[in-house]
Amino acid sequence: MKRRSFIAGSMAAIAAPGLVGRVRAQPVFGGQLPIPPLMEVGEESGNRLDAIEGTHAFIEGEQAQTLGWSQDHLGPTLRMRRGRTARLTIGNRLESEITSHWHGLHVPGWLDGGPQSLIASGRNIEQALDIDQPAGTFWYHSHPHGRTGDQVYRGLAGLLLIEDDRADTSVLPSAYGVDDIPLIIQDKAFTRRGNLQYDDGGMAAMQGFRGDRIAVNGALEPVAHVPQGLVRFRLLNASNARVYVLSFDDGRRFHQIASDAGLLPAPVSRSQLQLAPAERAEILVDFSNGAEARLVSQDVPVQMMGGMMGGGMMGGGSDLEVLKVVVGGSRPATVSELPQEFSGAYLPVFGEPVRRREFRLNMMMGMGMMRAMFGGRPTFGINGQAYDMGRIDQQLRRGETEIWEISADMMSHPFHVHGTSFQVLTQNGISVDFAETGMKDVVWIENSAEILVRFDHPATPEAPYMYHCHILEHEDSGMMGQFTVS
Ligand SMILES: [Cu+2]
Repeated sequence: MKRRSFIAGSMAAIAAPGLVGRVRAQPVFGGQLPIPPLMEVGEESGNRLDAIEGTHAFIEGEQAQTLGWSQDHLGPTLRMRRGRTARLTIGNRLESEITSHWHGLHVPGWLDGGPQSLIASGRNIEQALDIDQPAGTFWYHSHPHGRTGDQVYRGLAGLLLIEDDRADTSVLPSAYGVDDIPLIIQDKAFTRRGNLQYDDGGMAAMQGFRGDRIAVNGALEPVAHVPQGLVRFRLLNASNARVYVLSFDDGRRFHQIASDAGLLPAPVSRSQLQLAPAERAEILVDFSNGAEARLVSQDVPVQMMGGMMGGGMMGGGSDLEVLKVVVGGSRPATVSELPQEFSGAYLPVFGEPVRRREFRLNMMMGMGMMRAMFGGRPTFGINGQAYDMGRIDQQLRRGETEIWEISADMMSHPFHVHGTSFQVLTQNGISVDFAETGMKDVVWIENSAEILVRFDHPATPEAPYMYHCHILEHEDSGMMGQFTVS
């Protein structure tokens, strides 16, 4: 038997249905969708975020031990404006170290909050982020090496919105929490007593940890009340490993208006939308007929490489309930007509590429796979090397455009690059239409992809930028590299 098929067979044997990601057949829609409080972050001082421990009742009458930013679970939505400096203090009231990573923001390495920028227990750091990039939906989360999965899963994550005069917000729903609604989607698993369950060894490390319940803004399968008209949802997949393919149960179409890094050139009509971990999308949904709808997701199985797993899939089941949307908000909708195009769209502007780099996301790393089969933590890597905080993997020049070719081992991986936004050129050898994808900072690697990338800010060896798989258990097990920009 060849080594590859032996390992694939062994993975299949320990991936029997029921171990990971099994979905309840009949979830009951819970309470009202919570809306994270909005924090305007500008040049004035006084804004702060503290990582704290809390308790949170996902399940009525049961308390889960959670983490949050200045609240029991998750954090406030930070709103920043292009052309301004965003000042805030980050405090760590936990016993373990954290970082504050600004996912998608174009800031220098020393402000990026990567694994080198640890905030020790009891300490504060001051941040001044010069915001200069188009409007969009971003997020922030802790990023210490080896513990990102655990901390994000328990709640050290929040949304970050950038506003920009050039983005034509007047034609888009923009009343926060009314017709412009944030949806932080995470899957959770619970113990019998309602506490959060988490595992980053063995099978969970290989497939990525997946829960069987869907939390939106920290509430399980909640209900959102929306005005009768066009409603904008800002979707963030803040799950550790789960991929969603979202659609409405009544089959209604909707328009995607933004992806990871900002507005698309024009709305794209869709009936479903795939969101891999860390990806964002903004959609406009028409509720003018007053009918309620359920946002559901396919229970996307872990996608193994074609042929290796027979059907190429494992796991999977019936649809997951995400959110029920009921028409009848307390305020009227502000927008009734779909815009035809966006003046504030984030268009790609790149020079001629001067270099090509290749990145192979590896799961086959010596004895690592064997360790995982016995419940331990595997070792993953990129280009044959597991992440090492003391090693700089790539050195880039500021302002130079490059083509990065990323390919995947064994299963599909969401590849994230810090410090910039990029254009996806090809996926699996097929060219990608920019109008459909827009500017990105996460790209889904089934087999391979090519991206066009450039960095306009510096990153030194003391605080380099990261590239990594955003399946957090893969990242924590070494599927990450780091680079400088000078
Ligand atoms: Cu991965």
